[in-house]
Formats: sequence, C-alpha cells, structure tokens
Amino acid sequence: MNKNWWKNAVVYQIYPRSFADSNGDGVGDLRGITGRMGYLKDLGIDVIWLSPVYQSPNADNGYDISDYRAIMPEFGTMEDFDEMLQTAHCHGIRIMMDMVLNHSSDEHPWFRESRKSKDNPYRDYYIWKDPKENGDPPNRWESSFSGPAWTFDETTGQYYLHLFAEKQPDLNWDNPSLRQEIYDMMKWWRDKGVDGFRFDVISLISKDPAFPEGEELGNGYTAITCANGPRIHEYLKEMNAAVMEGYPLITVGECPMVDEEMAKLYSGEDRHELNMIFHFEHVSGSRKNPGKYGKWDSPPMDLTELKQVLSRWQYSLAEEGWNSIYLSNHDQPRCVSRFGNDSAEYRVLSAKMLATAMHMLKGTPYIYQGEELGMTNPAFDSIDLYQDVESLNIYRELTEEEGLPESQVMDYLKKVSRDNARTPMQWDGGKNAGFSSGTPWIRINPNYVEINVQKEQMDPDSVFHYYRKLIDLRHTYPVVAEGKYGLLLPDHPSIFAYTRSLGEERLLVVCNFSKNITDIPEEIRREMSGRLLIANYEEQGTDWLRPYEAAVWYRKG
Ligand code: TEU
Ligand code: CA
Repeated sequence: MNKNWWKNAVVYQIYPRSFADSNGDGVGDLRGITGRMGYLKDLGIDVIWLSPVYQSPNADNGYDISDYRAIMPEFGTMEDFDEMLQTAHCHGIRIMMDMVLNHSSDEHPWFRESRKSKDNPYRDYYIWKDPKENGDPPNRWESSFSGPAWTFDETTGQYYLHLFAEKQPDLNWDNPSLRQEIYDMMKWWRDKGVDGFRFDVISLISKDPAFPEGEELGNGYTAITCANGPRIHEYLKEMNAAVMEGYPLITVGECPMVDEEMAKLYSGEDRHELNMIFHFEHVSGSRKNPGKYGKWDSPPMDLTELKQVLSRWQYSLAEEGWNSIYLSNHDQPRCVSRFGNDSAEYRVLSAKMLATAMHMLKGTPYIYQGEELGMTNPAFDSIDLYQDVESLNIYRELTEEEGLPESQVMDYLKKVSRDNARTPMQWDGGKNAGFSSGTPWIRINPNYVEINVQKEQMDPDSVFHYYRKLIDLRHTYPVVAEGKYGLLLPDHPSIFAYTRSLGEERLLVVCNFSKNITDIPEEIRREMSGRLLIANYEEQGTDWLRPYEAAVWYRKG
C-alpha cells in the first residue's frame, strides 16, 4: 500500500451521537453506523473520522474520556465496535479514531487516584499547582468553556488545570509514565486494526513549566498561552516512533493557535510527527475587526480575507507538510449557513459552490456528516434546545456576568454554536428523519422533510450527488490531489478563482460567492475553455456568473 495513500483520500466525520440510532433510545450508536456503511460507500469516501466512542460521562459528549479502552454503553459494546470496523473494511473504508490526549474525564481512574493525595503515584498524571498567596489560581488562564482554567480541590489544597470543562482535567505530558500509558493504549487500538488517529487539541499538550500569566486581551479575557509549548515536537516524535512509524496510518492533529510555518513542523514528511493538521484561521471569524467575545461576536470573514487565508495555506504547504481542507465539523456551524446562503432559493446552489471551492484545493478534504446533503443550522431560538457545554456556559457568562440582552446572546448561539452541527443526521422525511424510532437526544432540524438522504439519493441534481462527483474527480484526476495551486483575482470581492496545474494538466476553478450576477473579468473569461468537469448550473456562459455559480474546467496540453 502506498504509505501516502491519504493524500488522495476523502475523510467523512461521524459524530456518533447524532448519526444513526439502531435501538430506539434516541442516541446514535455503533450498530447504527454499521447499518449505514453502504451509504458511505455510495458517497465514495475513503476514511471515517469517528468522534470519540469511549467510556465517558458525556460532560463534553465523549471528549471527556473515563476509559480509553472501553466503549460508552450508549454507543454499544466492543463487539459492536469490532463489527463496525470489519464492515467498514469490507466496504473498503478505513477508520480513524479520535484521540483526546490533552485531558481525560475527571472520572478516569487516573484522576480519581491523582486527587486523593499529593503523594499518590498518579498525582503527576495531571497538573496541580499551589494557590497564589492570596488564594487565587496560579495564573489568569481561561477555560475555552468560560471561567478560569483552574479549579481548587479542597482535599489537597491545590488547583488543577483544565483548559476545557472542569470535568476535563489536563494530563501532564511532562510525566514519562503518563506518556507511556498513552502510547500503549494507542498501540492497543492500532493492533485492533484501526487505520489512523485524529488528535484532539494536540498543540496544547506541552505546557510552559513556568505557567506564565495569560496574555491580557484587553477585554478581561486571556488567550490560552500554552499552544505549541516547549516539548510539543519532542512528544510527537516520541509518539510517532512508539506507535505510528512503519504503519500506513493516517494521522491529523487538531492544532489551535498554529500558523502555516508551525504547520510545517507538525506535518513535514521528514519530521516524523503527523501527516497533516487542522488549523482554525478560516473558521475563527474576521481578523480585521474581531469581536470582544471571540467567535461569538466576530463578524464573518469577507471573501477577500477568506481567499487570502486559504491561499496562504495552499502556498505555504505546497511542497512541505500537507493541508487538511474543511469548513465543517462537530464544533462549527453548518457551512452553507455560515459561508453560503441557506435560503430556499440558494441553499443547494451555494452548498455546491462551497463544496467546489474547497474540494478542488490541494490537501485532504474532510466532510462532516450532513454537509453532503446541504444540512443547515437549525436556528434554535430557545436556550432549552441547546445542550453543548460551550453554549450553556457562554450563555450564562454573557447574560449573567456581562449583562448582555438574552436576545443578543441567542443570536450568537444561532450563528456559531456547536449545537448547530449536532442535530441528528436526516435520513428520510419520516418520523424523526429516520434517525431514531425514539425521542432524539437533541431536537431534529424541522427542515428534514425537505433535506434528507432518501430524497437526495433519488435526485441526480442533489447536493449529495454533487459531492459524489467531486469525490470521484479527486480519485480520477491526479491534478486534483497533486496539482500546483495558483490564486486568480485576489482582490475580487465575490469571485474565488484559482488554477491547479500538473504537467500538461490544468484546472480552472471559478466560484461566485455572492447571490448577484457577476461579470467575469477578461483574464478568467479567456481561460474558461476545455472540458467542463463539474458545474452547478446546466448550461455554461462565459460573460457572467450567476448567483453562487461554480464551474471547473479541465485542459490538457
Ligand atoms: O475542540 C477544541 C476547540 O478549540 C474547539 O472546541 C473550539 O473551542 C471550537 O472549535 C470553537 O471555536 C476539540 C474538540 O473538537 C471539541 O469538540 C472539544 O470540546 C474540545 O477539543 C475539548 O476536547
Ligand atoms: Ca441508540
């Protein structure tokens, strides 16, 4: 097998809780995934990124693990997992496990032991610090889920660090015994036959031993200052040597606060760390005028800014490192609502346009469950319908501590909460969208009658079939996976156009990100020739682009 097989692959992310429920308890599960493997084969994807299915109290829906070698009972048994793995392999699909290694659950036996006493053998599996003289936390670091990143533990009179929820204590990677246990656990999953790992917030695992004060952001917030810490690459090289080296595994690191130069260090082929990383630059809202409350009130990037960010990453990792390509995942709002137009008139067109813009880029594309249908944000207007710890904590912080009007905070949640992506997969127009015979754990988007797998599989012009074609293009034309990227019209406010070239093969990708009819500049018009590989309108003109029009032209020679 080609050790770089993942450079031609397309990955599909499953958030198990919301994918398919096989036993009617309203929660998605492993047997539900197994039952839908044929659908994924039909879509044409190569790898499933499986969000955590391990034992967890679900403080953060599985990103708080209490047993790394057991399956959460709501999701099924280890036998169910083995059957899902085998079924995937029989369909030619690989499984990439989600490894949450920056922190565990506070219900993990390691933490239960660690908090017992200062001299417990597991004490240093986690990060404990004395209070300041006045009893305050060791520094001003904030949790991503609101509030301080430190919680005081009465039993031993020290604080423990949690960059996320209180129930997600950070693991101490400076402890070689902890690292060895992690590597042993990863080898256990590797030897079960899984095909890769997605590493949760892996850029945060090495903390500066000085635990410096957070950088004051001027709005009472402090940025997490422990990304890309002093020993991060040492740890990743050690992990690679211990677990991945010599195995054809696909690995991707989720890397908050990583820029493209750092990305080369994480994903350079000669670095022996990871295959690729997820950065956050294009999904963090506009840098030109960021909001006071980060993603919640930062305006979206305009197209010029978005093109600049995407292009910088394409150019920087052209020869060194490798890009992951995504607009959606379980932490991001639905891309057609955020970057496209989810109105009845333009949802399908803009979903196809966004998919074209992203899937013709150089890198490994990631499709989040339901994105291939053009699923939209549900725009829930009551806080009672939100379940994500990040949403509930920010709602309380902004309404109670910051005193913002509830209606303003609800607008923030409707736009960028993680719940937007977590409504159940819409399989058909029947009861509960075919997701469950019971009451789903979270409200289903009411538009499931219009937007669902059954309807779209029968409609050759659906978003679903458009994604199938894009995936097939990547599998068919080497220029898609390997071609050199070149941005055109960098300053055009509504057209994203770029070329890909490989030897004599050449692609021209043209996308209108607006609902306005847009003249085509001469430098593009004259290039719109050759074979039309894919487009979201029937016939093609070359004088102007229609609302959200996308087209890919192929030429050879
Ligand atoms: O996400 C890390 C992370 O930074 C996001 O939660 C971020 O806050 C969000 O994308 C909004 O900007 C990872 C997992 O993907 C997420 O689901 C977990 O909640 C988190 O780590 C803790 O494990
Ligand atoms: Ca279930």
